[in-house]
Amino acid sequence: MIHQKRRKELLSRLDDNALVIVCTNAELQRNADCTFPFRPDSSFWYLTGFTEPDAIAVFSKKNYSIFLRPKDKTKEIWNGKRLGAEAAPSTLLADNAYSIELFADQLDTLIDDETVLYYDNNSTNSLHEDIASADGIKPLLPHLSEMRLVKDAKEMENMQFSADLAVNAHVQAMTNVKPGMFEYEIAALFDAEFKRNNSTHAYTPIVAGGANACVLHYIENNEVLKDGDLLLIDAGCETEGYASDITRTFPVNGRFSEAQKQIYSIVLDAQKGAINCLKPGEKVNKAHDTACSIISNGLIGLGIINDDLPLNEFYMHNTGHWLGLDVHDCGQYKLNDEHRHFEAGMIMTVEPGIYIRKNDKIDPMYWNIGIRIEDDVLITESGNKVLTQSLVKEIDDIENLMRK
Ligand SMILES: [Mn+2]
Repeated sequence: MIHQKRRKELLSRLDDNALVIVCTNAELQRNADCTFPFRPDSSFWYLTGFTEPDAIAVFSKKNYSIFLRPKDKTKEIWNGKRLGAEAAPSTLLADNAYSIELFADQLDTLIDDETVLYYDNNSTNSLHEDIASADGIKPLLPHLSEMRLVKDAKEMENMQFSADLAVNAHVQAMTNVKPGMFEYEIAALFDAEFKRNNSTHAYTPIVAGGANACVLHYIENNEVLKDGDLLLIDAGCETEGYASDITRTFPVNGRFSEAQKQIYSIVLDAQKGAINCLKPGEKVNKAHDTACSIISNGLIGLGIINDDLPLNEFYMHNTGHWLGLDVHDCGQYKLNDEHRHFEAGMIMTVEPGIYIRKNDKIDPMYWNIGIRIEDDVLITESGNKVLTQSLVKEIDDIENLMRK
């Protein structure tokens, strides 16, 4: 029902004679005859609830047709059940269902002179050529992303569950890590916690000890964790399609050094300052500006930032992004070239960091410190709610948890 409601809502935002075409993905080959685990296209999933590969939804105010893989006795014995065209209308609340092989033929019957076609050519589905040859196509995503940006009650529930699972896994990492362990042993705690709850990773996790934390997208996760180093973990879960995205940084041996404390405190102050900017009516770029200013002042105070070494030497990424079905979720950050304002129901991450690589101009006690702290924040009517609030981030709280 929720998907029917969403299709109706989307159509109400489009031209009267709109015809929407949304494709999901094809399966992706991993090697030889093995495929990657299938994950549906987010927009298709959002509008249909259908999770098989190779399907296309076509809907207007008058009709909802779904094209999907045909029933196939042999393929179903080997690879699993298919819904098929006969059962699809009642299961998916569609008016018609056809085998996907009939898509090109049927498309002509669904389009007339009055039709305004909305379609995004962003799928791995090879059938998009048939659609892309139609005239006068309008992009769908600007309209759909406005809907996906503001979460409904069921979505918020999924997002909270996804956040809770990731919090549990991060707690296990903090309480189990010891010098001499390998990064992949910690990554395995996340694999297990997510799988045990019928969920998966929302993205490839970053489990980065010591200098590896200064590589922003380090995903090898195969080095030994050393006494005295920090461990940065950026790992989030996907459950029912919805992502969480959490980063914590903590000492491998359970105790922060003085230099680590100094840098950590600056990142934590920046993160709290930025979170305070997430409220209805505030501009979405305020959080980043606030984080930059706190980090800049903090590093100037420690003599790390100077005329030769500007802020972007140590903080080179943005402070947050939309979060939802995609970890970097759809949604504009600007409207008509102006930064937009937060509204209740939007969810954004807040993730400032400081990364200090080896540099002869900087005191060696700061070398190879890479710290990021990331939480997931829901904008509410009165301000915000941090979905990942229950995961410790104060220095004392982390050390106390790790001592247990
Ligand atoms: Mn993130």
